[in-house]
Amino acid sequence: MKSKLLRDLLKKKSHLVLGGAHDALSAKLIEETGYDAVWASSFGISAATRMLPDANVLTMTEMLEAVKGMAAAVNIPLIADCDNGYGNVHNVMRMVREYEKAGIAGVSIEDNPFPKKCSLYPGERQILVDIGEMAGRIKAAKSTQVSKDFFVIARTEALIADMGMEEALRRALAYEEAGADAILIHSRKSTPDEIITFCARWKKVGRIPLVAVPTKYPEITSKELSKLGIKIAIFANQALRASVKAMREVLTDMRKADKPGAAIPNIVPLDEVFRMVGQPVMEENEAKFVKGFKKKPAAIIVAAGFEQNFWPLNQDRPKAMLEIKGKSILERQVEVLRGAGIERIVVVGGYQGDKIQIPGVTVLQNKAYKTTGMLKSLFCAESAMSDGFVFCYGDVLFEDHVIEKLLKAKSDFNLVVDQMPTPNQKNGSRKSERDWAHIEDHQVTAIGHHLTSKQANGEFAGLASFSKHAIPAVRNAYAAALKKKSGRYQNAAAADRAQFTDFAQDLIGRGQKAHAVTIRSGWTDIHSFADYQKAWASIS
Ligand code: SPV
Ligand code: MG
Repeated sequence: MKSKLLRDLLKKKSHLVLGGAHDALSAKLIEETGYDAVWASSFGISAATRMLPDANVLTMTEMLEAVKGMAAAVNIPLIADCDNGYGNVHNVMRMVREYEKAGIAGVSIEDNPFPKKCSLYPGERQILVDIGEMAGRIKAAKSTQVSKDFFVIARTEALIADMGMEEALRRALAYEEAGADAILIHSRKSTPDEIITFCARWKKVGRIPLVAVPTKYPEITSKELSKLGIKIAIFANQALRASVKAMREVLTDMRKADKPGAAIPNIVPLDEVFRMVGQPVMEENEAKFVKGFKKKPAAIIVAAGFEQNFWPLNQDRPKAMLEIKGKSILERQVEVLRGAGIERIVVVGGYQGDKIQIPGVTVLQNKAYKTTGMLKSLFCAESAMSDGFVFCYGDVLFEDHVIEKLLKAKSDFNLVVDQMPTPNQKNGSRKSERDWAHIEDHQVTAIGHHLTSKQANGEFAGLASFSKHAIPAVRNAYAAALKKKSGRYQNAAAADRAQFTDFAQDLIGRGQKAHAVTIRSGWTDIHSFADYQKAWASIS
């Protein structure tokens, strides 16, 4: 119960500081920045939700609706500024029932008449309701609450109404007598003198704690107020005023520059808002509670490079967009991946990258494709890695059963390896282009062009998968590779020139187990023109 939490805080701490909120987002920020509780400000809610003055123009139910959203967004207690209780004792009683039911820790009721006007409006002097009427509101509130912990603050505007210190004290004592849990003593003087005097006098006669809203005397700290005898300090409307300034500046900047980019230096990243609204928790809940839920990995296809030996076929398109009997290599890959249930497919292009257009497929570009290797291209799609991913060369055609076998593999890192033919058996002429692999006890222990026929017993088919659990290691290894600015990286001249196999070898070296998903045929790589012709011939 939030009211119990509030009572515990009051017992435990010398004093509490409340931040004034106008909506759920500001309430959340108040919690995140370490305030003890939220003050749901009538001034703020009227301005932020309806752009109306703080003058009982909003109904109790409109206020309650706003307050409910705030209370639900935070774990700390919330005290609602309920103005004058929205009318006579009947209104007060209904209000207390509804607010308590909504999980609000406490309310503040002031001795203004209904309708009221904000205490801070210039030139306004409110004629307060008489002491008896206000005491009646407090008694009605206290008799309505269900939990003994529900906290009722009686707020006197006697100083605001220029009724003098004696009247303020008289009222405060009467409200204490009526059962209030605290007295809010409001002042609109630019120094805390009135408050200092009131506190000193209250110490002698009053028993319940005091509350202050230092909007007009803002230089005093909550600690200083606490020394005077103020148990709860409310910083009531500064968050609202900050948002006006921040929004106005950013909106003006964007309008002037005619683009949203002008706002970037002064706004939080999207991720910040995602986190605040609990998007990551939503994902976790989906995984926990949605029957049969299994987040499908994304597929990342790397098709960035330019290959001289395909000239002039690749004059106006990248190799992956070359057609084989009416469909491009890429389209054929996408078909097989989709058939295996992979919905999110990302292609990293480079050379003639703008020619890659396949409905529903995300295309990213490695702008530095001329000077960088496949590893760099792969990490252009880093944002697609988080839930695990299937990696695929852009020039490999594979059959359904190959991808199905890969998706069934249970390890965190899997490499598809063809065990037939071995380097000895295969045409030696293109040996240097092939990604040989050595398998031992179902694990790939070495991978890359450099392996000799004795060291290899299979060939990497250009397909791999990483589970969600492997992603931190993948990211760390890449970060480490980038840090090492110069010098060889596995078999590459430098990390930014590295191939996928260099990275796989690095991961293995770092202790990541690479499970071999073994196949015998079912794939074709298109390295040369001859391969391309062969593919034409073999596809029916
Ligand atoms: C509010 O925040 O709505 C208050 C405090 O009542 S003040 O505006 O300072 O009166
Ligand atoms: Mg108010």
